[in-house]
Amino acid sequence: MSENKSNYDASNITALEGLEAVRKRPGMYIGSTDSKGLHHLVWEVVDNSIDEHLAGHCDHIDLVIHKNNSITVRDNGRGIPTGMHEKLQKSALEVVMTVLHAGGKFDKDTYKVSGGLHGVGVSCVNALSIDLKVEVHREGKVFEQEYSKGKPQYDVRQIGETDKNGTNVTFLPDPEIFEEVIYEYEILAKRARELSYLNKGLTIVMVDERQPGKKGEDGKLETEYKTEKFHSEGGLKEFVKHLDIARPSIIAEPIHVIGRDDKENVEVEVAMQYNTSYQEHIHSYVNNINTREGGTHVNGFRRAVTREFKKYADENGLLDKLTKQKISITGEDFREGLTAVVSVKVPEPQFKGQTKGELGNSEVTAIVSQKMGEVLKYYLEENKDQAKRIIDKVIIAATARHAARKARESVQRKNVLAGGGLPGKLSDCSSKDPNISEIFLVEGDSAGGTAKQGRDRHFQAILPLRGKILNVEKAMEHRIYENEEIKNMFTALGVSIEEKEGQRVLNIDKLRYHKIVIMCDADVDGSHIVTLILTFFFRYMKPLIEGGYIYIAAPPLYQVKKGKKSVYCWNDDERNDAISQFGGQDDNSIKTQRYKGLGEMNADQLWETTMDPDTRILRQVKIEEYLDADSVFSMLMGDEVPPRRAFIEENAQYANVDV
Ligand code: 0RA
Repeated sequence: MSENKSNYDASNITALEGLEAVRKRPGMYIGSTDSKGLHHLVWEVVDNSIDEHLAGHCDHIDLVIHKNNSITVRDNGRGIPTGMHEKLQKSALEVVMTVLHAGGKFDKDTYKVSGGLHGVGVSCVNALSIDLKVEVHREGKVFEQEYSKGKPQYDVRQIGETDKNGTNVTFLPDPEIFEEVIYEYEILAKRARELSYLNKGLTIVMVDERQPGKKGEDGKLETEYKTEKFHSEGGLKEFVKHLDIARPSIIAEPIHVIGRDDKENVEVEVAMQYNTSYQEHIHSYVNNINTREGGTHVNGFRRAVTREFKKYADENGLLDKLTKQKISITGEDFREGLTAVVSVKVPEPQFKGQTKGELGNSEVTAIVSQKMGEVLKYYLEENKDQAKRIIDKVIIAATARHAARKARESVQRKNVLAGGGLPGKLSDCSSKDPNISEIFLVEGDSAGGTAKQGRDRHFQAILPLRGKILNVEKAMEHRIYENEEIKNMFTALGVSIEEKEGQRVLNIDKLRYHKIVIMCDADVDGSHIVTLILTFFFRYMKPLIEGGYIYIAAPPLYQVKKGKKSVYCWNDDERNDAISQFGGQDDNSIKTQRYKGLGEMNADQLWETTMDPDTRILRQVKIEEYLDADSVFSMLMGDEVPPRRAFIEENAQYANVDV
């Protein structure tokens, strides 16, 4: 390798200029330099290993988080080529590691994750690492090269012999680039789990050297460090079961479709099952990349589901009841309670849509629809009892949708007839400007009364809600529109549900307040009510969350008093600090005042601590991860108890514990 001693030729200069550009504007290449961008680095490397798996050369990936937050990705793929790159006159390995977009596999016949949605290549990871070392096992030899901020520290060198193949990349993200270099185990584990479902047969082993391993029954560590193995033989079938862990299924086993179209070289895999919930959950992937906005593969899937179930139901006279009641059936009815994962492998995927999260390749619709059709037809004929259960559920969905529309129209019509009358319980503000107007949704009439006295009536409205509001996760839709508290929220907020092309959409054009503040007691019951209200917003008024209009108020837990001085405290640390500042004890004769409920504060106190824009704390509600939010709501509000208990136990440390 001494013949390519670093003579500073043209190719070197372009390579360095390329990597310099990445360091100057990292956000352009990896999205951001916060925790998201930091974790993205890992996927840039892992995606290459997955590509090796898709090409049939790799079945094992190790992913190690070291003590100093450096990362090792080790695979048993072909290994990055190490021969001389003719044009650039240096090792292909150095080219892949230092030239932007050079990571490319040169054949078009394989599916690629890298070069897909993010795919900026392993050279970007190199540019953004203070240290990176690559080791390649290939053709009987072991090669290595090290870099700092993307610059090779020596030419590629052979360091030994081997009977294995594969690539081993260890990198330490540059602390000058990233806000914080701390890897979160759960973020990495979640994607590793997803990848193992999407690529059945592939094993991903995660090791976190910052955490000790699990203790066995003999009290000894089973592994030195925290270790988890992700492997799925059942693939998407297991994925769907995992997604529905908190939702009871109505069929015995998921329906599993695996097929390929040789002409277009497209692979299709789908697993689906129906559960007792009312929501549709379709997750879709192209070359292992999540397509949040769906696309042609999802369209093909939906088309086949509607067509095949409808045909089967028609042919067997199962829809006669509906026809008699003049209720027509829509595609949506076939998807109530449906959980599905649709995964396709496409050689040259085209991504479109706002966030490039939608598959555009038009040939894929017909391919998915046809493969699905064949399997569904067969399934329905062979599993008449399961088919009946599904069709019964569809009939209930259609009937409920019909009833819901009537209930909704009646509520909305009544409002119009009543001159758009506002709910009697609402104490409205005097301002009519939504930009400055706020509404407090308050737990209980008595706290509502205090809030009404304490508020600034110019811009703050109060709507008291009676006790626990309806759990919308369990109720049929039409019951929701009949519920007094929910009707009040619709009319007070000035929003309505409309139907556009058979889809229900929330019209927020006439939203009357741009801050909607949920104000409940700071105890277990209060948190439960917050969760109920949030579930309602998530399922029926999601645009309000997405628009950033929903907030949660934070009333204090304690008041500590000494003489004429008093302070409010929001947690135990603050309380202990306050007590020691007051000389070791507070002299209040009832001891530290622990607010048991909003109602225990007087109007002035409530204003001062919780409602005054100058001093209050409001937490804005955001949907960080749609998938997570969705399963969390199903888990917290649904029927299955064991996963809820597990979730609460896992997260109890984050919750306010009532004392
Ligand atoms: C370029 C070409 C080939 C494979 C790779 C790069 C490759 C990159 C990485 C990164 C991590 N693991 C990797 N494994 C492979 C094709 C190799 C061939 O044609 O033999």
